[in-house]
Amino acid sequence: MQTQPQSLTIFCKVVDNYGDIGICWRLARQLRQERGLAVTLWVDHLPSFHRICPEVDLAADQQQIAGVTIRHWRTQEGEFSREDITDIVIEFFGCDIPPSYMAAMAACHPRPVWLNLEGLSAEDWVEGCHALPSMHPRLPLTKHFFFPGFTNKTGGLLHESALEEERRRFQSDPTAMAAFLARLGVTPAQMASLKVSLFCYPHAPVAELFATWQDTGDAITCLVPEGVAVDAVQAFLGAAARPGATRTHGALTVRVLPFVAQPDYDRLLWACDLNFVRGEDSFVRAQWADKPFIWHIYPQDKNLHHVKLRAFLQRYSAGIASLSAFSQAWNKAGAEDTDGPAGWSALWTPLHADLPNIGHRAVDWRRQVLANGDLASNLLNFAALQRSVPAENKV
Ligand code: TRH
Repeated sequence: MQTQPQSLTIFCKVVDNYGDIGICWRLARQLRQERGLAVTLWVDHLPSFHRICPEVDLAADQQQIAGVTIRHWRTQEGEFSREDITDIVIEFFGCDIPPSYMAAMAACHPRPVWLNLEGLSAEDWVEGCHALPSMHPRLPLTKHFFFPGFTNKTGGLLHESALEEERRRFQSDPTAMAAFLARLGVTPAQMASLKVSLFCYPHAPVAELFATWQDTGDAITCLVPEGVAVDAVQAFLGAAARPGATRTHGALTVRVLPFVAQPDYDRLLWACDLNFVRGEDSFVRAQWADKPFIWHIYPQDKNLHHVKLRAFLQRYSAGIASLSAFSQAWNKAGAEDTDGPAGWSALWTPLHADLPNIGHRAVDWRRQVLANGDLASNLLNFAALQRSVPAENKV
């Protein structure tokens, strides 16, 4: 029996922002390009997709990009048959697959491997829930929960096989790095300063941090993609936060960048000395940059995200107190008084001094996490295993 999956479908509902489609698009591309699978990606919101992948045609019901078939998921009412069903079907984050598609899945022999690709968390319970089965209440179908994660009892993290080599080549070529930054409008003087990329949610205490950076001794250039921290950036600039806008006050220069396509966002992370990232996908990409980063976690009710943040810091911060303290304060999860610039200065000064240490930790962490294998490979191995189990033995 053929167990290696040849085809895969991902259903992605864009809840908010770009992370959901960012993750699904990355996975789709990797499985197509590295593993040769026939991949179909259903996505309900093309404008979000367009933001991270400018090739997306907003008017097309179906289009082909990088070898992946993209379908605009407009409704739950579509009609599907067995021919539409692929070897693996992924619902991202528990989104509801159209009923007719589910019925066609149930009519297939063998049935597809059906996975719910979950959100990322460093909490311990993830290991116990990864790969758990769940039977459909009516149809003869079983889905498995597939959790990304940081340990070998989880699905791992998305990481393309050529990424290390690309990053290494880029970071060891100052001319390439300078040309990249120049293309984004960064001047030679700004390149020589401490370069910080800033991607966060609107409630981050950006104005307070800017006030602190302005008064530090060392020159800092903060590169902010368009649409991020708009209020604080506009207040600093005294003008609209359009790409290209830049202004210096004291030691701090803020420059607004265009929102770039995903591969260029990686290069931005590789080129900066410190990265502020958010959500899930940019958070993971920062972990492949070998650079210090600060995570702004997506907020949840009852401050559940604080628990997630601490679970990550416990694994990651390796006793570097400044990293833990700053990260918690950035997410309003800390005990420190960060109401004014004095509080931020007390957090920034030790963090700044520890940046070389944190950079070394970043390298160790990357190696440690990648030893668990990458998410796309782990997912295919899991699917192949499921396909090799005779139907009568399946849960
Ligand atoms: O957009 P996000 O806030 O996404 C979040 C998370 O996925 C979170 O888990 C989810 O629950 C929430 O949305 C609703 O942040 P994230 O995950 O970092 O995704 C941003 C994407 O945008 C990522 O793929 C990187 C990409 N990006 C670019 O391509 N170019 C850019 O210039 C920037 C700043 C980001």
